[in-house]
Amino acid sequence: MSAVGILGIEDIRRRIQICDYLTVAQLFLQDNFLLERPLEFDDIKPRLLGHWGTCHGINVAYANLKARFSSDANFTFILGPGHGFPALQANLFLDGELLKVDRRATLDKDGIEYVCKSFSWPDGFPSHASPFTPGVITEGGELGYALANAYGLSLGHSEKTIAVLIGDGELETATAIDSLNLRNLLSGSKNGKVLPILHLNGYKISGPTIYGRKSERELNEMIRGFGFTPRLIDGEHTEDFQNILKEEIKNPFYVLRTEKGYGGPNRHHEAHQIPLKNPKTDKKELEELEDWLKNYKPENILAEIGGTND
Ligand SMILES: Cc1ncc(C[n+]2csc(CCOP(=O)(O)OP(=O)(O)O)c2C)c(N)n1
Ligand SMILES: [Mg+2]
Repeated sequence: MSAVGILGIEDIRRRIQICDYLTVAQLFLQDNFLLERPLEFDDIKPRLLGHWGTCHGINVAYANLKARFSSDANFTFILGPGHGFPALQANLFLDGELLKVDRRATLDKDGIEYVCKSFSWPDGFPSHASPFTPGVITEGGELGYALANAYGLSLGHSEKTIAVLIGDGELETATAIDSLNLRNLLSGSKNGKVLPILHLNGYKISGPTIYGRKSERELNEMIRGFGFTPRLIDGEHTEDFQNILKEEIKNPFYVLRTEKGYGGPNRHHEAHQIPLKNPKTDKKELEELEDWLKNYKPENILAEIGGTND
């Protein structure tokens, strides 16, 4: 299987795992990036700075959208929550997009080492999406503009399809919620198609979101009130996700439900930034991190991405 040229359901699931692995490796590791030996304190970065909680959902959205739309040259993905940058970076690395602008990001062991070590590192990559990130038109460090940017990009480009992932906390910003009204103004035939996806993980940082606490009926009624057709997606049901993306729906508004921090040792309100506080000094936390990373089967990743180096 090539993790890059994906199509089937199992390939999508595996791609999500690989991206989750690369996300966690960026957040925590300064060495031993593919766990080729037991994890040690020295392998852990001295300063852990980044966001895990939203990342699995981003990887789920990215892989599913890629499988559905990768043959469409006029497809664009806009990510609202730019604090989920390690997930975006994992996907850009895996697809060779990062390599196009940075020749150190090779699809092999050296490239994995470079990308993981340089995340949130002096003179390396920042912790959030930034102008250095290939293809970025929304940084996401200041939340709220993703949907407006998507509608802006759609102007006069009827050939474009633009999917935009909006955090449920982000949708509480005045800019984001009012941008839902843009559909009324800009859904004419001269403009491209915007596909909003609400990332409903129930939390903004560690607090509950308004939309996460609404009943499904209330949420659907709100979405219909803005003139969209709501479609709820369970992030862990890849087959359903693919089927729903294939449906011909007028003005779809997807609600992607995921568990914040899914796959990690702490979930929900404890998962926002770094879900293990002291893996560099606490043996139990180091073991938890090692177990977490091993779940993604790192021993297969090099072969799956087609790289070597030894
Ligand atoms: C305009 C703005 N206000 C506040 C913040 C601080 N902030 C960073 S992440 C975050 C939570 C956003 O919630 P959500 O979109 O649900 O992302 P998640 O917590 O699920 O990662 C907030 C409030 C910000 N980045 N931008
Ligand atoms: Mg959220």
